[in-house]
Amino acid sequence: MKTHTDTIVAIATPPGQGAIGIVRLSGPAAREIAQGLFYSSRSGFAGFKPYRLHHGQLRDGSGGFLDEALAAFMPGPGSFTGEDVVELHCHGGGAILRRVVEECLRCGARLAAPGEFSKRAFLSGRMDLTQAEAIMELVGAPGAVAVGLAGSKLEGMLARRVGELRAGLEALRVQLCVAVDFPEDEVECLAPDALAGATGEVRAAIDELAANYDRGRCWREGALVVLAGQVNAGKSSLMNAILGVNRAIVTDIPGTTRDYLEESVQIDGLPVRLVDTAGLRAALDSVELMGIERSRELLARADLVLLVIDSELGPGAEDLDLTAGTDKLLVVANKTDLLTGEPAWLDESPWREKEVCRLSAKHGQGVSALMTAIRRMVTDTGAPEEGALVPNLRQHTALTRAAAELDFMLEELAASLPYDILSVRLDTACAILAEITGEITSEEVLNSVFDGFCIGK
Ligand SMILES: Nc1nc2c(ncn2[C@@H]2O[C@H](COP(=O)(O)OP(=O)(O)OP(=O)(O)O)[C@@H](O)[C@H]2O)c(=O)[nH]1
Ligand SMILES: [Mg+2]
Repeated sequence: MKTHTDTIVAIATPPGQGAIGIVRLSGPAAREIAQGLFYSSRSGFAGFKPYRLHHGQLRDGSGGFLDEALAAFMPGPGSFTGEDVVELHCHGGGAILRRVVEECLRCGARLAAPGEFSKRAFLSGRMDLTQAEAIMELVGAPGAVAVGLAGSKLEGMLARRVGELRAGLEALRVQLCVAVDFPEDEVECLAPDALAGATGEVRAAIDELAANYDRGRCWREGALVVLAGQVNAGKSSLMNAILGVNRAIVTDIPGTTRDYLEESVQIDGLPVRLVDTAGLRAALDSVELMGIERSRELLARADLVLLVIDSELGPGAEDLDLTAGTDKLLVVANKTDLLTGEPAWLDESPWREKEVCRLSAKHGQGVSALMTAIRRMVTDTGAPEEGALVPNLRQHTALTRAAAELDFMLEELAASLPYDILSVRLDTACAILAEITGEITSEEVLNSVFDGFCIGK
């Protein structure tokens, strides 16, 4: 546990206007600094009582009025950071909050670096690294499922699971050391087969946890759903119909959309990054060519491609090319209002066996069925179950490195290398797992985690 000698201050609420805005102080002088600014209207006010809201006025060094405020004092170690913390609940305006921070600085506080409150919470043992990261994930969660995933990490469930995996490896390591240290003794020692089996089990469990990273991505970052197809097929019209606003320009001139356009939308709780792209055709000029290249890049990264086809005209060569390039495809037969029956080309198309959404982007028929299909197709490809533990990128990278170390160990075991060499591999794998929770970690790792936070967190 680390004790800091300086006191940090920052605005803890987001920029902009609000009913309240909070300035937070943490460190040994937090109470004293706040007392220097705070004047209570209550008679007999003798400094902050812990965990109580105090009503009063904030005044600057020359006694000038700053704001009417509520103040709360939370003494360490039972506070968020583990240190003495004071929160000043002011009126939520940028200028007033900055003035209050300036006065705190004048009284001896230092401006907090990004994530510094959370970093102090971690360093004082109030939470492990996965819980600190979960705060950011919770704050940034785009939808209810992401909130649930971050919440289980904040509760410490990921740290517990990683701890179990590490304990499994440590138990093996102990048995290997016994074999190395007392080779002559008749102490019970793992046979190579049993060692391989037990290591393989932990290895599989690490894999299972790591696999949730990819599965959880669409909940965390939003699924990338790209509208593609020939010019004039109605991509921009469909974008507007899904968003419910006229965001993209729609005209009957082929090649209207030249650059891509991205908007966020929630489809039944699933956060979606919906992208309209330039229609695919032989480009008429270099600007259009650049637009089409961007379309192709997006298609390669998409979680789902909506291939929009004008039902009257049927698919073109570009549509067929595109189909060959991706398996994450949902075909949309648009402009069905112009037809009386089924589009004739469907029977001849490569998608006759596949799901095809028939709709009219212009009139809105079939659009909600398409949205249901998008939700289903994105989440069918293995979204994590409710309550699953989903590592973030840093945690995922560590899991992959630990798994690789176990793979090396299994190879060395198969090559009959001595147990002391194998135990070094187990040691390294354990140390990597300990990096996830921050039990073993470098200043560099800590900085890279907390630098990604915002100031005041
Ligand atoms: N009748 C009918 N017309 C539609 C429908 N959807 C789009 N259109 C018309 O088709 C034309 C092209 O629509 P856009 O949405 O601009 O097509 P786009 O695929 O974005 O075209 P580009 O940006 O040029 O690639 C416009 O005149 C739209 O009004 C539809 O469902 N029914
Ligand atoms: Mg368009």
